[in-house]
Amino acid sequence: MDSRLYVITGKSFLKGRRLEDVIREAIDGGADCIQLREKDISSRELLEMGRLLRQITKEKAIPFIVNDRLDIALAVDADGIHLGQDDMPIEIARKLLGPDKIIGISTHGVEEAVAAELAGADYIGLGPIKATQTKLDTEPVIGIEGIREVRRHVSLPIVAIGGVKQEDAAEIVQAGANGVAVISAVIGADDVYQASSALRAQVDRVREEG
Ligand code: 3NM
Repeated sequence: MDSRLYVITGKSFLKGRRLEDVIREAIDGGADCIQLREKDISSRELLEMGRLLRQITKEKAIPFIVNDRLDIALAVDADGIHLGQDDMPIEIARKLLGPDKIIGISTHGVEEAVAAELAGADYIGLGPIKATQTKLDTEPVIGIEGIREVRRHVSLPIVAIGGVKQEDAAEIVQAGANGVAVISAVIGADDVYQASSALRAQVDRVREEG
């Protein structure tokens, strides 16, 4: 699951725009993986959002991941699940989802990253790279050096998350991340297509340098 621009939903950043329009623009700009992540909504509403995003991502032929909620992931036939450190253990999720689904996990340093690899994760989220207002209970900021350190210890794909803006992307990938994961920088942008394509171009530039 080698994503270059992994875009995560955030209802509060929609500012009256329709989720499906914003996500389509993000994908057209270069997002190559979409994650449904909403904390304060009903299961019914989450299911509706999941169905919608499943349809769009299928049309666009990119992976669709559901945060935390294995029931929703199964119900909408998502491509995988993203787990937090306090969510269901990877081994249990793997048993329930089977060998073909993608399992990602949020990590915040070498120890968690190595444990994720041993447990059979398909990729890790790694962060927070910088301070973010989007998630209030984050672990301490790990910075660019944190990416370098984790890259030395794991071979799993890494998507770097937390406060990532366009101007950070190149440095993040140079430090060893495969790609970046964002909420506000894309979902909250005035011009979602432009924000997404600019971020993707930064990642592509470094990835193609080798
Ligand atoms: N997880 P933004 S930081 C969902 O550090 C999430 O694990 C984080 O939002 C972690 O791109 C974060 O707007 C929020 O900063 C990312």
